[in-house]
Amino acid sequence: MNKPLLIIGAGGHASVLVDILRQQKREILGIVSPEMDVTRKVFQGIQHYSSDDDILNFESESIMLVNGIGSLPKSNLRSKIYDKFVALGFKFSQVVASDAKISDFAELSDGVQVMQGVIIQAGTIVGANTIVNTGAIIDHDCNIGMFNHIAPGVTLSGQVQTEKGVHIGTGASVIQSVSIGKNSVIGAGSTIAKDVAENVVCFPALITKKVIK
Ligand code: JB2
Repeated sequence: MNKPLLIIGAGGHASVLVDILRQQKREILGIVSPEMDVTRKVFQGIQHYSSDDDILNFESESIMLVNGIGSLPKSNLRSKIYDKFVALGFKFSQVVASDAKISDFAELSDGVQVMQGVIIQAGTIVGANTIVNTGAIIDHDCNIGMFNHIAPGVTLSGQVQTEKGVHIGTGASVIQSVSIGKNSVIGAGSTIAKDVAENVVCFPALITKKVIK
């Protein structure tokens, strides 16, 4: 049964999630955020709660939460919110856009968010609270860790593995069978062709201009 939802956060990431959920006719009880920009049309008509403590007025078995806090490198607010409310007995709903193509043989964990245009192939596992953002492609047999952000337009070839807290920036490509260590950041547009250790930031290769005389 689809339980009614409370959305945490009211920024750009939350707006995309709410858009998907409205299209799917899911019941949204409210948006919980210190402030809410009511000029964002997608939020109009939805109840606003301004404190995270307001969530505690709902029974944890009767609702599900949606983590609308996005994810940027060096910010751990999204994972803090997730851990706090899981410890209080709440569950986070998956959000999966209706046009995402997800293999019947892929596995998505609690709270995974899959945006429009994503493809996830057979044998892939996606860890809890991970975002697979707009138009990303995750090919077969990948193992994506918890609390990852696979940003828009990323391509992961088969059998890529990522540990907890990895951020793969917009448009990056990772070849097959590469492993990426905990909390590492792959810069937007990078091409990764070998394993990446923990806590590393990878920038795209710079193409230097050479004037031919
Ligand atoms: O403690 C909090 C809290 N702190 C900030 N509790 C709750 N319930 N909400 C909190 N917020 C709210 O999170 C802010 O008031 C704001 O509404 C929201 C953060 O929105 P922002 O637009 O700053 O970022 P975002 O998290 O929606 O999006 C980031 O991540 C996405 C994946 C952006 O960088 C996007 O570009 C990116 N696509």
